[in-house]
Amino acid sequence: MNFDIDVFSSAISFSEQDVRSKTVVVIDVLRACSTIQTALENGSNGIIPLAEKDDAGRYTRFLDASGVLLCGEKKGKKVEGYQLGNSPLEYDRQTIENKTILFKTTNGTRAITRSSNAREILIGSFLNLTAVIDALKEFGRSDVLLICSGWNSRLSIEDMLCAGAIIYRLFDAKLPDDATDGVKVSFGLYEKFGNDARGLIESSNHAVRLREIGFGEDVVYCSEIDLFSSVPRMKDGVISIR
Ligand code: 3SL
Repeated sequence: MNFDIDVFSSAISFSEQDVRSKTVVVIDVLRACSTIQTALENGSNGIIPLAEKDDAGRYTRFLDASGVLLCGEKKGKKVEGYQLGNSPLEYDRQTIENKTILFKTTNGTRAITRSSNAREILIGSFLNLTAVIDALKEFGRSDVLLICSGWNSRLSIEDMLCAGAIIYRLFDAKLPDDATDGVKVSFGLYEKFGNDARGLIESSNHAVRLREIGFGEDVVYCSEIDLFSSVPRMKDGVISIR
């Protein structure tokens, strides 16, 4: 199967037109996509990503309040009044089983909601790396965009590394002839650092920021490769693995 693939490096680096009719994988290793994956694996009914904090009201009116959790971060920390922040380690089964999560983060949910014109939206991280690659192969669809959420409009090296890992394995370790700049950069990054992914993630700017505010354990957890074998998908505004 020949994939026509490209990589975007931040949540605002693409337009609605860029994603139209494409298969999109949104990547946010630290931490939104790793948190979404964990919440769904631990029994959440579904996750509704919010573009803006104020969007929560649109949903709470129609949902049974006892089954809904409002979750997310600002500057990495739980937003005041929210039930959970954006640490995947908070999303244990006891806390989130059978709950619908309204989720707002700075970059990850922004990238997801900005992708809503895509034909398929998959959620990717190192936690489900092989599952994402297998899903793309199964779809057999040629137009794939890997959207790295980044951080505050900037590139995040851990997201680019994850994109590189996907491309490297989809193309059997051979850079495609028609590779775009984004594909070349992420592929090259993985080629050079792929055998020490954890080391690169640990030394990333965002890992440093997270450790400074007490989330070092999250960085270790989010660097795990293939902890899970499902691929969260967004349909009608809700992300689930069912
Ligand atoms: O911006 C985001 O989506 C977050 O994942 C960032 S943080 O890890 O919560 O700081």
